[in-house]
Amino acid sequence: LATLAVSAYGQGSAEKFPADDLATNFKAPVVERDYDKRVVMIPMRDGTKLYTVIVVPKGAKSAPIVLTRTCYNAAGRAARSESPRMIEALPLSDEGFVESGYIRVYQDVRGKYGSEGVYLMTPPPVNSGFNPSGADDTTDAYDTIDWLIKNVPESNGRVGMIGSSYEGFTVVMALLHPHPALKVAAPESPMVDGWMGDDWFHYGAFRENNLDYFVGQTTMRGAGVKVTRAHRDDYTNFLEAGSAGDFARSLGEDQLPYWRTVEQHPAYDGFWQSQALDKLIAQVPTTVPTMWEQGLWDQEDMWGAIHSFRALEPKDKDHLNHLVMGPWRHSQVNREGRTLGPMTWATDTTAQWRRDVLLPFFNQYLKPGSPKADTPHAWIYNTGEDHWETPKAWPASCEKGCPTASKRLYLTASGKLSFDAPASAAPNASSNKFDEYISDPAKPVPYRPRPVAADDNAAWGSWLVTDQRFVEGRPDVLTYESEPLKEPMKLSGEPVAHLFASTSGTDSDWVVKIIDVFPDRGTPPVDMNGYELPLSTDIFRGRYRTSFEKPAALTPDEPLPFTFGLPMINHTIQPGHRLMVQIQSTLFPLYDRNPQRFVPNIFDAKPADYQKATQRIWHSGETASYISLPVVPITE
Ligand code: PG9
Repeated sequence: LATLAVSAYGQGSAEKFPADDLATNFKAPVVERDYDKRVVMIPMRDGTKLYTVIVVPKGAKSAPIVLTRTCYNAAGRAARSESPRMIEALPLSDEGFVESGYIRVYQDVRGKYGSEGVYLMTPPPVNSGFNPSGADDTTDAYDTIDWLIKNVPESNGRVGMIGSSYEGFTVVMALLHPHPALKVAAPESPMVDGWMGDDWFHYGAFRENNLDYFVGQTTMRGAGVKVTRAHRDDYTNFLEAGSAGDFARSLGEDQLPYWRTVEQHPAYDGFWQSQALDKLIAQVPTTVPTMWEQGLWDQEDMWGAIHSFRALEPKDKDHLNHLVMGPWRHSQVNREGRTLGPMTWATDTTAQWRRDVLLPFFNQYLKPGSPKADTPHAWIYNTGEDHWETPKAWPASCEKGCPTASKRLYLTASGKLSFDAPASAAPNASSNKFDEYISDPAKPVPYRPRPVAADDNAAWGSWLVTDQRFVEGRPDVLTYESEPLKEPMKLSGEPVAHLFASTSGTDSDWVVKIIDVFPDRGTPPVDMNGYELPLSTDIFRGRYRTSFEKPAALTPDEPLPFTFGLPMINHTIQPGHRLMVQIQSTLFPLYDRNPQRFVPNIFDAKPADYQKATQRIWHSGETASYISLPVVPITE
């Protein structure tokens, strides 16, 4: 058989068949790039040099610059791929800028990655008294822009800034004293007030996911180390550790200066107040046209954009203040925007915004001769009807000063909701006066279905739209529900929680969720049958009831008012759906547990401080709990 095979296919020859199939010295053919990438160290006023990547389209002349200042590695941000085509080499969100001939610049903030200098986390302004470095992201943005317009010969001397989250923070800092060449800005879900409602805390309740962020950001100049966990489920990891402080220590964070700072400033003291950018920006006359962007379900920075926009509104004589709120999770605006959790939108909403609104807005101010953009003052997605809306004023409804005053929605006896104020209950009729539950810190309510794996980005990104049936029926979650709606109900603006609540302890957290309950009727979309879609969720740490700066113990068992704004909604609840409100005292392990016994600093609570408490939500007469609901008339 062997002889046959040789004769059928011929004898091999040494010349035709190489001894080794690996090339000896391969040189890839050079494909010419359609851009020029320059890496420069730009000197700041104190001599510190910042690592800057400047990407210039080949043949550019009189081109505008778009600048992003980042703590996330400028070299990596400017290199989505090694493609010779600029449009593929830069991030997806730069597509429109590249097509329109922009110069794109990414720069490392001082102290991170390629930049010199010391790193301070979201550094407070230099004049705050809390930033000893002598520089901040206001002066650094100013010096960078000054250098760019003088040293990039292809530039037309006009600069725009854009960036999300930390990068959005650097945009807002630049706006505190903008360089005259800064002509337009888009802070996207910027970190503005880390204590009130952006990354670090919400109304004083600490967000434990930041313990990973501190490790990632502050263990070294480059990408931080990863510390491994005992269990995959953070619910178990954090519960076993005890307080957030104990967990931090278990990760070695007592070596991290920024964590030590946070641990020493649990209340809204001068440290936090001095860097609340929504307050600071309102003190500066607006000269730069600015589009604030925020997702309606932003799980990281839910406070910054909307509060800055609102703070600037009364002063915006020249109509430079704009807002977009899309059906997005955190920073989704720079990615694809067709879906969020189980919801699929009519189109790629983020691409649509970048193409139809953002780019014409930037072009108007950065490319002389461009048509005036028809930029909406507010562009807000109606998440119940799957389309954009352009309300004349935003919020369209709130308690005071909005076109429509919000309506009181009372939490009433037997788990009902009513727009009518409940009558006073008979003196002995305790069952009509309140609902109660036991909040047990040993069994906190999970904020999303377990396992809460730290690397499960999809679950993290969509937790704010999680179907709340996973906690309904727990004995420590109160549920109030309407009858199925006969007419559509449009919510458009800011809800405010007015709880009259008591605890048998001396401290307590209160969580409020406003929910659209889909009918459970077996017709498509099947994923949404019976779905309890949270429209607005937040937490309030009870010790800050009377002062954010000076926490105080609560008087046990006394119904006390707790009032706090909830995230914005723009959503038409459809006929057949129900409106629901849920109340609970934990959202774990995202928020650290309140021991429910007043201690000076919850970060240092000891195991014995954690105690069960009887929680009551009061609902009659003078102590009737309600939500100010931003109900607006249906106009079409
Ligand atoms: N939300 C992130 C962050 C911003 C600012 C400080 C800390 C974290 C981010 O996405 O950049």
